[in-house]
Order: sequence, then C-alpha cells, then structure tokens
Amino acid sequence: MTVRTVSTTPFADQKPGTSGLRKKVIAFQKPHYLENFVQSIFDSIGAPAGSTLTVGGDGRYYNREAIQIILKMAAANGFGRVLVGQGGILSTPAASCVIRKYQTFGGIVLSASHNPGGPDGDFGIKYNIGNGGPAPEKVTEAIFDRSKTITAYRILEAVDVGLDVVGETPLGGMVVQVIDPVSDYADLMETLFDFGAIRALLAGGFRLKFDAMHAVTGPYAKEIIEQRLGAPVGSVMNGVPLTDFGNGHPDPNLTYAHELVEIVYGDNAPDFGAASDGDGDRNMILGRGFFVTPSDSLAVLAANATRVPGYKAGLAGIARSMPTSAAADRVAAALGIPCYETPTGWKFFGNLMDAGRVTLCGEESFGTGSDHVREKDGLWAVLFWLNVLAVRDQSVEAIVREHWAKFGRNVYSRHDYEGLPLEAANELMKHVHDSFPSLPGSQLGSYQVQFCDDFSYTDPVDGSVSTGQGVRIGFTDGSRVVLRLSGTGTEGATLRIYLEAYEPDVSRHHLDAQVALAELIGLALQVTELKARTGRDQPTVIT
Ligand code: G16
Repeated sequence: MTVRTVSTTPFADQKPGTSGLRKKVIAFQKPHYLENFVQSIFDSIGAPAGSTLTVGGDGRYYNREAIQIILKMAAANGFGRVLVGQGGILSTPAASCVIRKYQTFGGIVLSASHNPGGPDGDFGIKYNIGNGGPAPEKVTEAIFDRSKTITAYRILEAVDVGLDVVGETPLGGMVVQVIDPVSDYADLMETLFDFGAIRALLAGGFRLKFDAMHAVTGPYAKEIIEQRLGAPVGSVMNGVPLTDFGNGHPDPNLTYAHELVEIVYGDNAPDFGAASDGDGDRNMILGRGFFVTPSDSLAVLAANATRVPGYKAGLAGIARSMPTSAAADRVAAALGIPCYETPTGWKFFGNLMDAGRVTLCGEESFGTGSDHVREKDGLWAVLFWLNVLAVRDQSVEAIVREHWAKFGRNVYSRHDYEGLPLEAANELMKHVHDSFPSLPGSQLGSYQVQFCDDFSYTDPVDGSVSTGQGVRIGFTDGSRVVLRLSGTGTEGATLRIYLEAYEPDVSRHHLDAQVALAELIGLALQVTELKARTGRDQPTVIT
C-alpha cells in the first residue's frame, strides 16, 4: 500500500462555525473538499507519530464514505491506531466518552447535528481535543488558517476497511479498531445514575416515550432505556438510525419533534417524554402536557443534583451560555457556588470543566451536560430527569412549578427567523449596533433600556478573549432581548431572538410564555426593524 501525496488548492469557506464545519452534502462531495479540511486538522494539531484517534459520526448520508477517507488519511499521516464506532456510528457524547476513556489524542466527529440529512441535506465535521471536548477557538482558527494555504494532502491507496464487525484490521502501518459504540457510554451512565431507582419507577407503572428521531440515539436509548432499565419495548420511538432521518429534521423541539409532542399532549399521555437530535447531544424534556424549557431544565437539574449519585457531593459551579436564561444563576446563588456566562458554543465550557470550576453546563439550544464528558449529552439529561423523578415521586410539571415558586420564573422563549438573505441579516445587526448610543435610557413601551452591548468573554482559565458574541439589550426590570446570527446554519442566515423576563409572582406563573413575553417580542421587532428589512414578522421556529 502506498501513500499518495495529492496536489490541491485551498477552499475559501472552511471556517468552522459554532460547532465545526457544516455544509451541504454536495459541498463535501466536491473533489478534495473533505480531504483539504482533514489534512488541515492533521497539520494543525501536532499529533505525535503513532497517536490514537477516535472517529465516528451520527450515521447520516455520507458518513461511511467520509470515514473511509479519514481512515486512509490518518494512516498516511502517521497515526498508529483509530478507534471507530461499529458501522461508523458514535454519538457526539459517546465520542467524547471514548476519547476520554481510552485517552486518545483527539477525535473526529462527523455530524451536522440537528440539521436535516440525506443527499440534499447537510453534513459536518469537527475535531475534538484530548479532553473529549470540541476544539477551542485557537485550534479551530489554526485549522482554518491552514485550510487557506494548503497545497497537498496525504492519503493511503487501499481498499475500504470493513466497519460492521467489532475487531481490528491493519491499514498500512495503522490499526483500525472497530468498537461497540454503545457499551462504554452506557457503562458510564450506570456510574452516574441510580439505575435501580429508575427501574423501580418504571416497574411501578410510570410511562415514558423517548423519540430518537431516526437519528443516532436509537441504539443507545434502546440499550439503556429498554434493556438496562426495563422500560417496555416501544418506549423508544423512531429508534432505527436512517441516513436521512426518515426525511425528518432531527431537532428536538416543539416544532420538529411534533410526533412526540402530539403523544405527550394527547389522550392517555405518558408521564414523561424526551427527544434527542441527530448526533445525540441535544435533549428536549416534556412532562404530561408540559414543556420544560432547556434553561429551566438546567436550573432544575442543578437544584436537584445532590439527589443523584454521580452528583451527591454537590456542584463546583454552573455555566450557561449568554443567551440562556438566568434561571440557573438563581440556583447557583442559593447554593453559594459560581455561575459562569459564556458565549454560545459548548467549546467554551471545556476549560471551566477541566479546571474543576463547573460541574453542570447548559444552553438554551436544548443542550445540557456535565463534566462526565466534554460535550452536551442528550440521554444523560433524560436519565438525570428520570433519576430525579424516581427520587421525588412527583410529576415533571409539579417539580418545575415548585422550582418556580421557590426561585421565581425566568419566562423565556427563542424566536428563530431561518433562511434570511445574508445581506439583510447583516444589515439588520448593523442597524442594531448603530442604535447602541441612542438606546440606553430610552423608554420602549413599559420597558426602559438600561444597557445594550455586544457580548464579549474573557476565559477565566486561559485568558483568551472572544468578541462579537451577540447583542444584549437589557431593561431596568431585568428583562432582556438578545440577538444573534446562528453559526450552525448552512443556508442564508438565521436570526435568533432570545427573550427573557423575570416573574416572581406565582399567580402569573401559569401564563404561556408567548403571552407573558408579548410586549418584549413587539419591542424586538421594533428595534430590529425586522419586517421592513426582511419582509418577515413571523418566526420560523419558536422554542
Ligand atoms: C451547537 C453548539 C451549541 C450551540 C448550538 C447553536 O450545537 O454546540 O453550543 O448552542 O450549536 O448554535 P447557533 O445558535 O450558533 O446555531 P449542535 O447541537 O448544533 O452541535
């Protein structure tokens, strides 16, 4: 087998976004496109010869083809061993688990997360460092810089490696080790949660539905929820991963997980509903006829953490992304532990967890996780909730309402405007920036603007600075509107408007968030001039 050095020219668009490089499948299928990016990774990370790499993906269209290319390039670039999930499958949190457990140098995760798949859908690739977490910005910037100057890549000329049977296959001077993608992860979950208590809850008639959305968590959920915890077969729905997610949009929210939502809000509803996304790192939590916002979910888990074996010693701290509501801050204050506010992107939590400053992290974008791995973790959040439910013996809704009664309610919603023309979206953001000098002190309806700024973050561990992380408009009563352009879309621009108001009055906790936030929503439209600038005044997705 010979190593071929292939001449190439750079692509200008290989800048990783919020979570790696995400593009249409057809972009990745262009000659040399994937290879250029993979070589840029290998050239930037400085892996010593003979290092071990973890590779896996969410099983979407082009996963297998991409893995074969990566394996042959890894062999040609001096890696000694690659751990690959059987069938090319590894959920994002499972990849993080494997990198940590086997101390591999790093990992390549193939996924476009919650974005649709299939030949016309999206594909993605990201590099995770040795702590199991997404590469921090200094690494992604080095990869991007390299992609702009690349002139050649190295690849082994070899036949494809079988990925469907657990075992080892030599590939040039490297070994490809196909591993069971589920067992390491499932074993880790057993160390964190009281499986006996959850089994007893389920045996006592508590009913649940988990929607794997035909994405990667199917095999994980079946093994953990149906096999190890004994939930009846069928508790996991859409549990067979499909390359196009059954033509669905594997995003666990009220819009895209509508099949589950109809069950949980319908007659004879189960006690608990949950869903996860394309690569298994997101989660949505539902009680019977009741939606838990991701921001509230983080706060409730934090407040109940010591009831769960893996967290019974207490939390070192909590971190949340800036647009996530301040519900977790209130819990942190009550517990006397720090709460960090980071930019959007799980990569910003890694340093805090490595330094032992935080135990739980969460984002409004349906991400919750802890320092058990360095990615957000959908099934982990589901098991955490089940463990809390088993201990407290109350409904999801009762637990959340009790939480609000104690801490007050951070009423929260996010409005997404997807597929906006890039130029109009950029102009809109510029217009808001231009309004910064005139906004503070102004009265907008019953709200007075206290401040507006562009969020920037200085990492307290390594001092790195990230600027331009979203516009915040804060009002004197503590309410706020946050505006960001998404860094994960692949078509046009997605404007995210995050709305938050604090409501201490229990008699108003029953209000629907859209009703409670109606005035703020109107103000956001007014300040952005959204309709005039984009022709739109109705969001594509409300969460
Ligand atoms: C990724 C990141 C998250 C981020 C989310 C949304 O999640 O890991 O940290 O909150 O994207 O980002 P944006 O608002 O820029 O679209 P995932 O699940 O897509 O990998």
